Amino acid sequence: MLEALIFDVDGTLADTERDGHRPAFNAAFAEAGLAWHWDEALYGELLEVTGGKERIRFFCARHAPEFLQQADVESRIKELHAAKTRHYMEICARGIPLRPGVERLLREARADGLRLAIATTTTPENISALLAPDLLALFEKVGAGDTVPKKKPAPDIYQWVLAQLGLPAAACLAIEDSANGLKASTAAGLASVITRTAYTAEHDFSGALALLPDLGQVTVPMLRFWHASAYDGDKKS
Ligand code: XBP
Ligand code: MG
Repeated sequence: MLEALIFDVDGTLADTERDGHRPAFNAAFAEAGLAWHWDEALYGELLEVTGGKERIRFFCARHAPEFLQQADVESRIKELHAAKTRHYMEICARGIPLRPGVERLLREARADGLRLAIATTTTPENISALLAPDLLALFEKVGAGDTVPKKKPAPDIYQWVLAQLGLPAAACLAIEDSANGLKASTAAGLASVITRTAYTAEHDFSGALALLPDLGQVTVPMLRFWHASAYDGDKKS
């Protein structure tokens, strides 16, 4: 039986990468006097790596190796990322719309007795900056950021959330937007539904239960049906 839905945040609840995180990174770089600018195309490449601090390191390795030579590079990256998080929260305060169907489905799922949780790579403060308090309150457990050492595509954040819920993977369904996210949820034993974004349109989503443009037309009975189809005969097909 389906008992819980576990939602990714960036790209799933809202299209935050292009219009939220990317300008926030650029604002932090400008503030620090760094001549780095992540345009939409470059940011698409950098999304190969999850985690903001990890993404800065990945960028430097390819485009600014001298930055990594500094003795205090780890604290510089932490400072840059903290500034980025501050800018991201300011952008959220101006409003980033949730993707189609997200708010409705969250409320319908709760009303139908499903438990809700979040498994994300993003920094915890970013979640309360993005979601209105009454919407955030619908989520029973939130796994985010550095809660676990290894980020997606590692399964750790999903495993942490499953342990917090006290549920087996088979009683849950993950909703994701990216190949890294699908790898993480699948490695944690979860069946997964994908809502693509412009950045993840070409990702490999083999093994997903359903591939959707968004949650606009999705209902709780559809989620229950897809979940049941994954466990026909107690064998994950
Ligand atoms: C996607 C990520 C995050 C964000 C940036 O998270 O990879 O790192 O891009 O957020 P999700 P931080 O798992 O929700 O798709 O800078 O806070 O890491
Ligand atoms: Mg995502």
